[in-house]
Amino acid sequence: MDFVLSAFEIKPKGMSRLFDSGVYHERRQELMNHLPDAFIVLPANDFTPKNYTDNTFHFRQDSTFLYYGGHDLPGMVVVIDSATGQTSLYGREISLDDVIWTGPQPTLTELGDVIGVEKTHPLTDLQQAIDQARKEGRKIHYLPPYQGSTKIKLTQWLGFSLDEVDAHYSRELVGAVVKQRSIKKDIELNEIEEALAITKDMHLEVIYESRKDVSEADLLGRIMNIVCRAGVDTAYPPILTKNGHVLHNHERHHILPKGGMVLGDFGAESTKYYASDITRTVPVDPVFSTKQKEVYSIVLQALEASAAALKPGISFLEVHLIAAHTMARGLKDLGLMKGDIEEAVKEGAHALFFVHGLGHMMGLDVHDMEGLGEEAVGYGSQFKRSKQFGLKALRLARNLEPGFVFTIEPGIYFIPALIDQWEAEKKFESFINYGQLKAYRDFTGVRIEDNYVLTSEGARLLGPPIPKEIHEIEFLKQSQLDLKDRIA
Ligand SMILES: [Mn+2]
Repeated sequence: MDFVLSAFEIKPKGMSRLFDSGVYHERRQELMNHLPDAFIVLPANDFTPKNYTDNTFHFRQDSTFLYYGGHDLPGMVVVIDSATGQTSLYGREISLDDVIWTGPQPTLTELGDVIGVEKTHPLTDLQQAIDQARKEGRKIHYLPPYQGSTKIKLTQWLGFSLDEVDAHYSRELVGAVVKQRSIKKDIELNEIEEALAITKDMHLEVIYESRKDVSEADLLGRIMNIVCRAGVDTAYPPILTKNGHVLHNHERHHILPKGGMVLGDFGAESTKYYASDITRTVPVDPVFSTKQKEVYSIVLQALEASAAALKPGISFLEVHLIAAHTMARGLKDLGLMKGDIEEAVKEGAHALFFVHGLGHMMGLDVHDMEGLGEEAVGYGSQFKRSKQFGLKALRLARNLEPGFVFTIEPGIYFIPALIDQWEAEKKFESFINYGQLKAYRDFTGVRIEDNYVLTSEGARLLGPPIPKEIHEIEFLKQSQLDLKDRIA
């Protein structure tokens, strides 16, 4: 039957943001192959009240639920039983009240059909199914919960205390999910690239619109305008600041100063909730100052050297150290570091400037699967996290495999509090020229971040190229100024 959408027809949004049902079916099949005879419970996230029950924080579905169950609706549960090979979707039937307040919604059966599940059940039947499985001596596999309401539900379903819920999550399930979600298929890469196309426009906006006396809030409004108009959301709270050396800076009350820089670390989500994560640092003035150019070039070199080293089997720890060496050598050329650079990096002296890790996995989460445990995702059994300052913040260390998607994000920061402390302690005096650093106290910081997928030959930059060369950024800023002059 031909279907004509009337202007007054209401189309529930959830159904339009799914892959074909076969995608979810195949993903669950693969999980069942990894974990035979497992009773797997995957709860959706819930609405979280902000200041009272009906006024909630922005709802974001759990990413593992999205991966195997697709729907971005709260409160549902997917149960995958690899003993029977069947998946059940548990949920609530829509009442007339729901329709009155939230518009027409698909039935539970319709929701089940579009993700290819065999059976749907009312949520009230879930307890009985779990009890039955436990009576048969079967283990209930669930992932480490991070939302309070999910933890509470698990205490009820399993009769556990909150501590027991945290302790008894399934390590086997974590391992199987990490293995599967780590390798991105083409349809997932397309999503990430869709998100990156939006993110490119957001970063261009900051390049064009950052100049003295513009506020951080104004820039934020401009990038959020682009995200909202694309009908999506950001993948994480944007960092958009004149103080790039404050790493997770979510304050936006400053005015951009002449001679300063703006660091923007933000990315859109695709329509199917895949993340993008790009950082650019641009001058407030139409051109970089000489000092800014010098530091920026070192960070850019580190990004390029890291990206060039990417190949199957190389560990991300090794790539991180390539970036660290590149930056330490550059800082030595600038006169800020000294001595044997190999030794300096080994000892961790460069971490005065490069305080964080080179990157992280990216997918349905911006720090992909971190809810399942940073070690499980980024380290596995072959690598052990270092305790050294700087290196301990590395989220990804393991050997890279084709299909991994990750960020590369070197940075150089001048953090006065850290510099003062190290200098007072006379820390790494043989590697750091504290005297020269006095002139950099107001420099802030530079970070440049791109997203890559590992291929069988090396790696591919994901998304459209987003300007990062000094001459490109200066050209774009200048052309915008010329345009404004011509109009004026
Ligand atoms: Mn990142």
